[in-house]
Amino acid sequence: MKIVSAEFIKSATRPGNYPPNELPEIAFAGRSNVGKSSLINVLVNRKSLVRTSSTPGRTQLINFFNINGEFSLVDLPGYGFAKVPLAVKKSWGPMIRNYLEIRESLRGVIFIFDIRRVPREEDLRMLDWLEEFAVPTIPVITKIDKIKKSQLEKQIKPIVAETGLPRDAFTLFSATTREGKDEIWERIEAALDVNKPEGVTNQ
Ligand SMILES: Nc1nc2c(ncn2[C@@H]2O[C@H](COP(=O)(O)OP(=O)(O)O)[C@@H](O)[C@H]2O)c(=O)[nH]1
Ligand SMILES: [Mg+2]
Repeated sequence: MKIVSAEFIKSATRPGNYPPNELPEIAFAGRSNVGKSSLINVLVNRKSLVRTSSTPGRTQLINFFNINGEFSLVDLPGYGFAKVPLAVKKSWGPMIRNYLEIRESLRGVIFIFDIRRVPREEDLRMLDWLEEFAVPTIPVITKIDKIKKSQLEKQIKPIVAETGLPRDAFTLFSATTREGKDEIWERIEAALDVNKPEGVTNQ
């Protein structure tokens, strides 16, 4: 994917504030600090289009970005960080569920797991919603640079077991080495393409 432009559109919490449903959209989901923002920045070759943080739980908004004037990438709020206020924790579920349910332009979700962590309740709830609303899901395991190559498959096993997704469904990624970037773009392009409205071609 050649990135000509990558621009922040806006932040929103409720549907009334989403940007119009004009462009096909791919969203990024996962727990706080999993590396969502870093992954988006690597994909679009920008150091800090999306703010990354070593203080997790800060971004509790849905952030929309316009890429090449052709499609949108959406950074969803992370979940599972213990130190956010209870009110914020409670608003996370409905905010994301609503988005997945009503966003007509949504073509797929990149669902991100940390190679060092076993998926937890919130991850599985997220998976249930993706299934419930039939959102095409692209599972990615990130931070693979943190693990020795010889230990990778051993670390992947519990993620496969807990999610019930096949091993082959996962793309491995590192924001540090950029490994996996091309494969993720291929999968995004396929998701944007396959779900194109009838009559629209690439010409
Ligand atoms: N080593 C390593 N660190 C990463 C990777 N991806 C993200 N990080 C670090 O993990 C922390 C959280 O990343 P961020 O992208 O802000 O996570 P988010 O909360 O999911 O958006 C930051 O300190 C990043 O530098 C990766 O692939 N490898
Ligand atoms: Mg983030």
